[in-house]
Amino acid sequence: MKKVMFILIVIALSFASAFSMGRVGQVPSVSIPQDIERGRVYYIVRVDARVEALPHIIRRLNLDVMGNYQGYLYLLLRASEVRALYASHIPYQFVSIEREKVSLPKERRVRAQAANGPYHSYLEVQKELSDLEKDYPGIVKLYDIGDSVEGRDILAVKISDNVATEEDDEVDCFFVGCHHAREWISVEVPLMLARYLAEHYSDNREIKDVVDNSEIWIVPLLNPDGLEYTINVFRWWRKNRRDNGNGLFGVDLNRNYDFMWGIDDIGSSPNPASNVYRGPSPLSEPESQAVAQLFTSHNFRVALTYHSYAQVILYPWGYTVEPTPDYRLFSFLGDTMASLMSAVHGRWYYAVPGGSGFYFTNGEFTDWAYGKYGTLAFTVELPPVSLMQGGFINADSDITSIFEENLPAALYLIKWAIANK
Ligand code: 0X9
Ligand code: CA
Ligand code: ZN
Repeated sequence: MKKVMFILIVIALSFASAFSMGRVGQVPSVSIPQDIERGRVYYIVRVDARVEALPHIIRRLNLDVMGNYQGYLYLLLRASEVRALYASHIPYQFVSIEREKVSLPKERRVRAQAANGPYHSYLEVQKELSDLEKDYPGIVKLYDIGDSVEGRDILAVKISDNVATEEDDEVDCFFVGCHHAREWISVEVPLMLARYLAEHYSDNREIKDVVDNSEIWIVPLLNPDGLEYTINVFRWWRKNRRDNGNGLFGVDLNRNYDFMWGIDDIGSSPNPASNVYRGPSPLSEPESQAVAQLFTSHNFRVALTYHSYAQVILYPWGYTVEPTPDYRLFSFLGDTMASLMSAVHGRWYYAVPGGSGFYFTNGEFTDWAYGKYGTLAFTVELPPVSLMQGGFINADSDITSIFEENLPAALYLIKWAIANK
C-alpha cells in the first residue's frame, strides 16, 4: 500500500513539474516514469524550430511533427520518445497529455448521435453512399473496391449518366478522402461532393452537363480502420491499422504507392514505428491496392486527394525538387483552383509543387497517379491554416463552408478534364 502511494506521488510530481515547464525559456529537467507508457499516454511538446540539430533528430527518432506555429514545432510523442528527446539535449516544453483508450468498441449500428458528431463514421459513410444509390439509381452506382486490413469495405460511388455502362467517350475523374485517419474533414468534402452532384443533377444545368459528360469516381473513406480508431481509441492516429509486429501498428497509405517507393528515407520511413512508415513493400496494403485496381481499369484524366490541414494545393513532384514536364499546366490548374477556393469565403489557399514547396514524400498518391498513369493529380490540404487554428480539428459549424469553398474548384477540374480529354 505504501509503495503504491509512493509511486502515485512520484507520478503526480512528475506531471506537476512537466506542466510547470509550460513557461517559455525554461530548460526541462524531468524524466517520465517508465510505466506511464503502458497506459498509452502521448505527449504534445513544442520545440524551438531554430534548434539546429532538430531536423536530424526528428528523422533519426521518426518523430511525428503535428505542425509548426510561431517558431515552434509541435511534436506528438510517446513517453519513450520524450525520453529520447531529453537524452538528445533538445530543450522542449510540454503542451498537453493525450490518452489512448484501452478497448475498441465494435460498431454495430449507425448511431443517431455518432461519437464523432456531424462527422461520418465508417457505417455512416456506408449508409450515406447506399442511400445516394437508392435515391438516384440512374446516376449513382455503389462499388465495393476492396477490403481494409481489418475487413471493412472500401466503397466507391460512380456518378454519371447511364451509370451502369462504362462509356469510353466520357472522361474519368477521381476524388478520394481519408488516406489519413485523423483528417476527418477529408471524408466530408468528397462525401458532400457526391451528394451535391446527385441532388442537383435535375435542377442545375451546369451539374447535369458535368455529370453527363464525365464519369466521376469518388472514394470518400479510403482508410476506414484508421478512421474508426480515431473515433473510438486515439484521435491523432494517422496510418492504417496493419499489425507490424512488436506492438507496432500502421502503414502510411500515402507512402505505400508503387512509384518512387522508398527511394530515400526522407520522404518516407522504413521504420514500422514511424508515422510515415511506407510498409514492407510497394502496394503492400489492401487500401492502396484498391486505388491501384481502379486506376488500372480506368483512365483518370484528373484526380483530387483531400487531406488536412494547411490550406494549400500540392502537385507533383513530391519526391524531388525537379519540375514535372507538365509544370506549367499543373501550376495553371493549381493557381486557378486556389483562387476559386479563396474567393468563396475569403479563406486563402495557394498552390505549389509538393516537394519543393512543402516537404518531400515518396510513394505518395499524386506522384504515383501522375508518374504512372499521367493523371493530373492534386492534393488539397483543407483548413485550417495552422495547428493553432485547430490543426486536425474543424468546428462542426465549419464543415459546410469548407465544402462550399471546395466545390467550384472540383467542378472546374472536371470541366477542364471534359474539355481536354
Ligand atoms: O504528407 C502527406 O502525405 C500529405 N500531407 S499531410 O499533412 N495531410 O499528411 C501531403 C502529400 C503531398 N505533399 C507532398 N508531396 N509534399
Ligand atoms: Ca456516363
Ligand atoms: Zn494527410
